[in-house]
Amino acid sequence: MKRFFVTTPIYYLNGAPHLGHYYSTTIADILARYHRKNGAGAFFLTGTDEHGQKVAEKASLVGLSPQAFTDELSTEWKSTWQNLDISYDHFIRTTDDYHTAFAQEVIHRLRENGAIYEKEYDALYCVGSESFVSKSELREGGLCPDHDEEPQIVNEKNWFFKLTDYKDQVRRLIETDVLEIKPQSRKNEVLEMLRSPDIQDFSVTRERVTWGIPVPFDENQTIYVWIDALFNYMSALIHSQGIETSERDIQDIIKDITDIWAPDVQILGKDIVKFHAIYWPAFLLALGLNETQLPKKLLVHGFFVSGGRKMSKSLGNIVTPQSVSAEYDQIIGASRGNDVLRYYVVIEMMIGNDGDVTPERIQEVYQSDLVNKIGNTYQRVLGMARKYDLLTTRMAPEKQEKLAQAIQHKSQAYMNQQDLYGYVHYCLDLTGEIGRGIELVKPWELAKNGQDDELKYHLSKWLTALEIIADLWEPIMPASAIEMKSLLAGNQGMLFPRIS
Ligand code: ME8
Repeated sequence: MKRFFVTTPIYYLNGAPHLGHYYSTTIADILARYHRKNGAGAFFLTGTDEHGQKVAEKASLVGLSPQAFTDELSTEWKSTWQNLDISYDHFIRTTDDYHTAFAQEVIHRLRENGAIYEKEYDALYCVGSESFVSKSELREGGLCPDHDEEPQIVNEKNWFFKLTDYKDQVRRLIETDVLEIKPQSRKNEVLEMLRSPDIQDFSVTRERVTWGIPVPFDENQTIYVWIDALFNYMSALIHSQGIETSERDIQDIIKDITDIWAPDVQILGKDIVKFHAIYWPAFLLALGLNETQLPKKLLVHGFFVSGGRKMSKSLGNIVTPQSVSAEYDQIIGASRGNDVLRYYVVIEMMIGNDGDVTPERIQEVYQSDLVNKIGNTYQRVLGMARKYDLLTTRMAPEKQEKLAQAIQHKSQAYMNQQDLYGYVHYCLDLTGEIGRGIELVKPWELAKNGQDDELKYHLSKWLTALEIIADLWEPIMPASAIEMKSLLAGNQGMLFPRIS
């Protein structure tokens, strides 16, 4: 059985992780945890994108060599994810030797296959997004659309990728959902791009960028950071599985990783759709992969904005996940503060939309959902179960099984669509039903009237349901799901304390 292969973008090392990176990484983490628990296992890949002009410029600003700078920052990123309990299976650095060798093999193969050629040209280049931009894409004042930067004019002799040879095939793959792009608005945007005259052959090497992977057959050039970066998804998997690569071509190597390759879902923000939806499949086709060996789905999310502008390292308007998580650790204790943030990023915006983040908004969501809806229901049912000495009672095993299956069937439908927002709402609805049931049944009256069998029947049903719901929460709020189960097992504790 194939493992579920999920990836995040690999992030540029020009600052510490912020809530935007946390969002992509947490979506991937939730999907990986879900598939590990409910499917044939998962392979979750993340890492850091370390080459290119942007990183080199940032390193020189702080007076470090690019290597020293990236060594330091990648350690920080890795430990941030570890502290936030991100369950990646492999963390790639594009400066890792295996990756460098693989990227060189890729460009060598592209040349062998006649997919690249030499050309001299003039173009506008935005260092902030490490990409060429056309005049029509610029904001007023001639600035790059996502950054407050004026693009540079580049005049170089480079190797060009024949994108025009592949763009019709890529368009057909997207139209027919062989390569699915979600949400639909992003798919439409990509199809629009593929019809635009801006989609032309483009340079995949750079002459003046020295902080990059050398082109093996042209000593004046380094590999364009985006070709280097996109192939992390393949090099990391091959390396992590200990596959022998020497003297083998890529199509042959792929055969050894079919239990994981190809990516099932690639998470990315809307800023990098063109690279993933157009360049990436085109490169893979140019290497000789067939259509069944391409990534299956791109899940494109919106931006967290702060003060109306995209949160970004370059703009400096960032909220860090560590600070929010630490703040809620203080309130909840037992290192569960991160669960609040995990919950928040899922519920705050449907994947694809943008969301404005403020500490007040996080607190509002905490109080209204985690404290009032979820915590309160667990606490009420457990309180009554304790009071009436029914804490260990549950539905009969076959009834439990039936209920669990019905719930899992529905929740799975959301997860198979990566609809985390729908999934969380479904969990909330189930919890809400228990709350409404309590109001309707009035267990305290049953107790007062001595209707013991009926009381036991209802409490066993609610306790069983809360146990099943705790399982559903596991991918979203792993530490709190453990706490829920611990409370149901009779231990004392408080799920989500109210903020005074
Ligand atoms: O683009 N809101 O790296 P990057 C939501 N190295 N998500 C955000 C965000 C925000 N405000 N800011 C960043 C690169 N992201 C390349 C990727 S992949 C082969 C190479 C997330 O550090 C979002 O996923 O600029 C976005 O696409 C990604 O970080 C860009 O990270």
